Amino acid sequence: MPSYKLYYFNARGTAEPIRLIFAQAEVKYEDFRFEGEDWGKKYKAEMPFGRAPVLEVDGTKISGSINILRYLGITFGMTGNNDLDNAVLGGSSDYLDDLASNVYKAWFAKDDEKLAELKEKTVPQMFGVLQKHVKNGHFIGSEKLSWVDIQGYCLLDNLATRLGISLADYPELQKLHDDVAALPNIKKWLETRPKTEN
Ligand SMILES: N[C@@H](CCC(=O)N[C@@H](CS)C(=O)NCC(=O)O)C(=O)O
Repeated sequence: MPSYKLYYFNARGTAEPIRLIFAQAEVKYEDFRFEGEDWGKKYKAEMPFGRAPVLEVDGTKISGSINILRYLGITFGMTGNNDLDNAVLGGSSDYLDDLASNVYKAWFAKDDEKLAELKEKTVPQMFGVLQKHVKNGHFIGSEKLSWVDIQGYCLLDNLATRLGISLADYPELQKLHDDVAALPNIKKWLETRPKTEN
């Protein structure tokens, strides 16, 4: 088994789906969190693109949260059955990432007007589209848990906690969310993970 070290801030942020996939796979890794000013003073310069999260695998640093998640999904067998299924799954991942970027931008800019618009217009519209790509609690492309289900769970959960968005009108999304949260390894991580603001 390779040695894994995940570099990120002391936050859930875009690293959290990576932590969940490690929890689900029961694979050990170092959950390294920058403290105080260490990021700007030391670690930023050591990261391949000056950004985090970064996953170090046996000394090689990999960038990009979705890239890392997909890599681990392949490594831990949480994918579709073939390249075409994986490409279908990738479409949902891309859509989730677009939605997440919109929300994070407005959230960190404390742009209340934009956040209200997201909540009232963008999210319902995008959820309507998104739920057509979920079947029996999984993103289409895999009939079992995939890395995109984990990405989706983290975003849906964030939207519920950050924007107070209910999934009640989106039964497929609700099932995906609840099924992932109920997986024993994930449940344990959710109950024991460090408590952080974001
Ligand atoms: N698309 C990249 C975005 C990486 C990114 O912008 N990371 C932010 C934190 S979420 C960061 O490193 N910010 C600090 C900086 O740029 O100095 C990913 O998903 O990993």
